[in-house]
Amino acid sequence: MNHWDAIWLNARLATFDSGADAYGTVEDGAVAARDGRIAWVGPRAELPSGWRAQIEHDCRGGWLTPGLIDCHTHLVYAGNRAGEFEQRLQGASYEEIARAGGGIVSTVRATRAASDLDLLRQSSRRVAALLAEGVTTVEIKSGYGLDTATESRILRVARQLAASCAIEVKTTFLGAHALPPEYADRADDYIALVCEEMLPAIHAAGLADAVDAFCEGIGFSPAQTARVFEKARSLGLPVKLHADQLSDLSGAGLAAHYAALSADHLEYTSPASVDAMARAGTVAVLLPGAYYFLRETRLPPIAALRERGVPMALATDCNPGTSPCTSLLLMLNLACTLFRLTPAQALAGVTRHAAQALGLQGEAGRIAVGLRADLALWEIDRPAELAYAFGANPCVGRYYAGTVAPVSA
Ligand code: DI6
Ligand code: FE
Repeated sequence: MNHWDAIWLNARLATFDSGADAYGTVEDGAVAARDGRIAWVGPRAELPSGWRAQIEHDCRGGWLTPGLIDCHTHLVYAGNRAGEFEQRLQGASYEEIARAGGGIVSTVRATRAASDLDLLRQSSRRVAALLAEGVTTVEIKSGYGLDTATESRILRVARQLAASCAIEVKTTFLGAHALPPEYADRADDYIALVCEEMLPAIHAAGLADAVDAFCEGIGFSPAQTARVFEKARSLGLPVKLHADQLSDLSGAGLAAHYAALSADHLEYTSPASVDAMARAGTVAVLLPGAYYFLRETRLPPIAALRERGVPMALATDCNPGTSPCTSLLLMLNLACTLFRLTPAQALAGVTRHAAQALGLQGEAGRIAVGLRADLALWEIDRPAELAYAFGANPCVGRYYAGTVAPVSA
């Protein structure tokens, strides 16, 4: 029964499953797909005799990796914040701008004012940039609406992007991102709105796969975050958290307490919180784009994360305020240069561990039998090149669920 829909031959594989090294390398490998899933993977010499495939892809000696996964983005929004970038270059800090009514809230104004079509158009350009780099799964958060109607609209646009782009989209409700102007000085009332109105409505409409919050001095307190997480738990939704980005509020520990899929940012995370993450199986999502763009100097606790065996994922954090970036490949380079990850760790961070950060470890992120046949083909001599070069894009093929997928939206 080795009749397949497609086979990839003449490829070197970085499976991130098992294999000779940290990349899960298989030299002169073959991958076969049936019904959108990986049906066979291994050295070409071990292919079962009598195999047949409707389509043969000749990879010309290039490298196949799992399709890349960007597990933390805010890419559905309107407008941009280049003006604030200029202010920051004049000496204003991100927090000062936020406290003066700019920052997240200025993107909220632009997003509320945008039509659905405009939102879709502006966002699909950003998705297109990801597709061109071999991305086959993306997480998209709401958080620039901060009212039920606009938060729902953002998540609907995110779902529409999935339908039009041959990519899996995981949506995350981030109503607790910032305080909308109409709730100034009434953060607890806003959290009540998030818990009692927004989240139930969005859940009932099937628009959220997970729930996130911004636990920070300029965001929401641990107690407010816990209220959101309790509500998410009562609805059966998994949680994730923007934790310890600008200060240590023990956010990562709180996330672990709620068995979060991931805790993200983590620059100020304490050793005790790292321990809690290890025990809970919470993935660390590192966001070197935001670290770079804010000129942060405090490094996430990489050594402790490694030592405790906490899986580290990497993502763009694509957003207009702290990481206006749509290149996941650039994040590989930044993670190695700034955080001293190895190229193999960085690549695991946008494949295997990124899948885990989305609860998709049985579905994507490795080249292994049974997983969805999401692949990226690269014209490179060794996988470390993907982290080594920056501003380059050697992606020459993208395959989603076993079929050739467009590399533009
Ligand atoms: N942390 C971030 O880095 C982004 N959101 C968050 O909670 C920033 C969002 C923005 O400035 O627009
Ligand atoms: Fe973020």
